[in-house]
Amino acid sequence: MRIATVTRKTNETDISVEVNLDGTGVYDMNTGVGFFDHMLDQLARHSLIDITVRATGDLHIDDHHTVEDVGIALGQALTQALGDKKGIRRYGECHLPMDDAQVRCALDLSARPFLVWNMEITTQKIATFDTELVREFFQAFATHGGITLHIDQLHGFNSHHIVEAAFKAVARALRFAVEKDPRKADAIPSTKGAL
Ligand SMILES: [Mn+2]
Repeated sequence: MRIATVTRKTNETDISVEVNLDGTGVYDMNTGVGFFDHMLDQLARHSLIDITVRATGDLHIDDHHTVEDVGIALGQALTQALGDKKGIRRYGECHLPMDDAQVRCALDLSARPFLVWNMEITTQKIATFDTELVREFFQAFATHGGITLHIDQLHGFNSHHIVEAAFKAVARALRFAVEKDPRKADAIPSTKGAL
């Protein structure tokens, strides 16, 4: 079973994450940050990875620690659940339109964390959510998930659409990358013999 549970407790946040890579996109998010929950719902729904997130963070300061630490825990859970990566497709990509916005994601489950971030989110806030935290989330997720993660905004003007398109693009790309390729049997998808 490609599943993982991660718990992470610091003075700033207390987080538990469960993932099932071979799920159907069932989600159950409770981070205390409404817009972020809405985005994590998209990540699960469109990757078909079952994801449960429970987070209690220092929201009296701001949402920063909670969003970043959920990214860390989700990345760790992805790494654990992928294991030796036998048989996976490894690469994924998606052009995701959402009304005015279009975002492209290309990713590699390479164990070489790298974030390329070409996004221009048009407002600083979506309701009470700081839009700069979207990058913080993906940076943490890429670092701890061992993902070479490229996210490029092609166009768009509505912040909610731009950010949601980014989450959905990553989700769709991730779905393809984590899936087992039936032609690969259990081969590790690298000529190095390890990822
Ligand atoms: Mn929405």
